Amino acid sequence: MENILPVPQQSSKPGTSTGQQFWHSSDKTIDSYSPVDGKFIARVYASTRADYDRVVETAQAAFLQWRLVPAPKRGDIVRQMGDQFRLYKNDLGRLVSYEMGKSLQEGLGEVQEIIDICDFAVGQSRQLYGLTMHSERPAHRMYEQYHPLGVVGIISAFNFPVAVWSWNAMLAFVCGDVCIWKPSEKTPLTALACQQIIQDVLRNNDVPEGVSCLVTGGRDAGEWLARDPRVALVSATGSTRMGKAVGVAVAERMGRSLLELGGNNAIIVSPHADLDIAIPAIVFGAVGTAGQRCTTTRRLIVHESILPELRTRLARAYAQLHIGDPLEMGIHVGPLIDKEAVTNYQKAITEIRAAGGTFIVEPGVLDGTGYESGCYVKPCVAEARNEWPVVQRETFAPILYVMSYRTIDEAIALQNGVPQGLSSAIFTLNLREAEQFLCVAGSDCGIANVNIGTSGAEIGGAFGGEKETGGGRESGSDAWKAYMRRQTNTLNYGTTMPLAQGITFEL
Ligand code: UN1
Repeated sequence: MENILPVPQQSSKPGTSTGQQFWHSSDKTIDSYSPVDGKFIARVYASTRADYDRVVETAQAAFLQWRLVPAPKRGDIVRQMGDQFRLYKNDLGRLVSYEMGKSLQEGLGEVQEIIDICDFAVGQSRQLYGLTMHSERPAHRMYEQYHPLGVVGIISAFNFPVAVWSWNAMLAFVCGDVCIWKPSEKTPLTALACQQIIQDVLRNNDVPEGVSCLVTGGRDAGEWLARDPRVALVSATGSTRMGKAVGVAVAERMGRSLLELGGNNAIIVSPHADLDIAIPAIVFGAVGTAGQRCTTTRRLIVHESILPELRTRLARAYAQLHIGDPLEMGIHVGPLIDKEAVTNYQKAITEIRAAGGTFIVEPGVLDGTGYESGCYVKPCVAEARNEWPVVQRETFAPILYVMSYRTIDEAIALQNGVPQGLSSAIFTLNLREAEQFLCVAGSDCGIANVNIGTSGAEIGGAFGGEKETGGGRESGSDAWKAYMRRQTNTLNYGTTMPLAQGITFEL
């Protein structure tokens, strides 16, 4: 395949990239530090507006070719990408853990999500189905087809630095779209690694450069994507504040956006719960990824009759947590992403105390040997009230708020009584309660689980939520439709021109 771009400047600090080439046009850089030990890992170039424009042009040119590749063939290329990720699972998982700070198990789990979505997308590539309808007119055929959209912008967050990109990109690729990825400026290296990993596949298959592109940078780069009419769809994962800005900018130019934003996820623990399965789900949901998942369990709504027992069992479970270097085996909780996140944790703690909250498990910032980066905090559990502003907002830290309820209606009202609507769960063995939680008057979230926690969703389901979570759906089920444009076709194979709705139009 002929190169679409002129010869790039080779750089030891890669930044902007279209498929097979990395280059930069200024010396502005982004430094990546590990929250694990506070050490500087590497420096990458930040994309300039000129770099960005070159990327978009390359992506547009690639789209003209890529859309003509039959979808199952595009699926085969994604299959090969999945094979590459299998090969690099260990290395990439370690890098994710080191750059982002999640446990090695979770770093590897994230790469597993990439592999799984590749498999899913391969199957999907043969199932981009439209419906056929019966026309009301004789000798007419009516059907719909799905066509690729064009350039898809992907803005991803630090907490799932690679998996969320893959949910979007792999589906977009089989749908015939090309992608421009703007990873979090807190985790640029994992993104560059992914781009490198799929390079050989692109090259070996003579896939036009520009099918997979990367721009590095902060808010500016996200704004370029959001405001650019050449970008058909912007898929953004991150805070509600960021999502609102992106959503408004994209809507202003009548583009499409797919938003997956903050959560304020609750678990209802009924008196009919099996606490032996509830406790591990609650603790993993609240402290996994140091409370930095959008699906993290932030609120626990407990029936008043079992509150004393739950307090004791939670305190016992939290006492067993190992906090430390996430790359070591047996560690449950790694660091927060950076010191700013620690400050936000501290602010929330101050607010809880000021509001009159008490702690079942005490908070604190850790220091001393092993905690030199200053990013390690103690997961804590506070008794709080749902209406407190601190409880109403998402603090990306391992803080669990406990509140009690008397009736199931009250529990569901508390669960729904926040601006966000991502994930929710109930622990109960009572069929009526479970069904009430799932029914039309039940949970208002995009994800509602029974006897499973709020985090750890599988890629096979559509992932996303309602209200301030943004309404978008990524990953499984029919989420692929967001990456295509739908066209309704009516075809007349008769010799007359009947009009719809029985209208006659005599000439
Ligand atoms: C996110 O936190 O942005 O359900 C995504 C989970 C993961 C995905 C979380 N599979 O926790």
